[in-house]
Amino acid sequence: MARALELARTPGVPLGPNPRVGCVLLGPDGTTVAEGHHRGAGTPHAEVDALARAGRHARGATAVVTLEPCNHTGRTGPCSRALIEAGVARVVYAQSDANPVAVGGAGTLRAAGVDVEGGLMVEAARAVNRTWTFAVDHQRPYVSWKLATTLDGRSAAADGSSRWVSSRAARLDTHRLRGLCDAILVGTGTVLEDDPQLTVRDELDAPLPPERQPLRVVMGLRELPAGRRVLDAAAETVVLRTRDPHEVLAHLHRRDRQHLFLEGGPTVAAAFLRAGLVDEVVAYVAPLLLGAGHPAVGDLGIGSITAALHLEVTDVAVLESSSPDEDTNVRLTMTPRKE
Ligand code: AOF
Ligand code: ZN
Repeated sequence: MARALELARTPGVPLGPNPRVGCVLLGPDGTTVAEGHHRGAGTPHAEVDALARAGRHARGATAVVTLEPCNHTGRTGPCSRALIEAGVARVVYAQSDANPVAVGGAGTLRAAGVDVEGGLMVEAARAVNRTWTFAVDHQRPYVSWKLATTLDGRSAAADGSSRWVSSRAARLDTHRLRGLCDAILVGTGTVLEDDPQLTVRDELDAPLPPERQPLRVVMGLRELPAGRRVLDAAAETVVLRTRDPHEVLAHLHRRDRQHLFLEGGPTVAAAFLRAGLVDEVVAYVAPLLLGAGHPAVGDLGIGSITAALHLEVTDVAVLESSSPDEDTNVRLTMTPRKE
């Protein structure tokens, strides 16, 4: 299973709506007959990839796979049938597949007389597909809220100017995190005030091609004038005329988006926090003081310290500046504390 997990993590698999899955076929004497892994939506599943390489040697073999074999015909499929038809005698898997469209593979295999065991190294397997697993379990995307502030929690000065609160190192780090998500969200207010482009760009300012960019999402009721950068051709954009975070997440879930990067501003951040729909907080803190200015988050309806929202710090990173005229920034990664 450790080898199957390694195969699941094969670098270069495009981030997409499908989980990363690995499979090893073992012969009756315990030696490896074939290995396989999944290479992204629309390509063969890990089991089918391994079966194709094994050919007739799959007969009587044990399939060790990181995810319960699927039971459905989707873009490909069903792996349960493919394993039965190839004559596989035993299936050992790590994570159960609760995906409503794919569920039921273990049952189908057992009914056909295959020996099935699940749950081996399940935590490691869930970690490989952290946000996919979250989306299947919760039927909505995982939400990371990113904020970039001064030491006194301001995201912009009183006149609205916010360039540059964060250092270059912090901005590059933000682009790296954006690139790991499949949707980026702001409110109409941020589009009107800051006119962000919301694309993933690397060190040389070269953007990813439009089809590999996260989906840009704008929520809110304010009208957007033409010519805003978020509406350009650099990436796909959807404008959702709602203030309801639940509605936004339901829309993104229908579009197979599993990891939302929430980039504010204060109204949107407060709406998600109030609804309990922030799963992770990534805060970039710059050693600056403004004393006045725009807050990173709006009213949370908290009137007393006893009602404060508590966060658990999971990581602290010091982002050293590369030039003397740049500040060192700190990145705090946190999860809201569950009651
Ligand atoms: C994968 N790769 O190796 C396995 C998967 O749309 P489809 O037909 O590709 O089906 C996707 C679902 O199939 C996926 O969400 C998961 O529930 C199941 N198993 N998927 O992409 C694989 N074994
Ligand atoms: Zn499958």
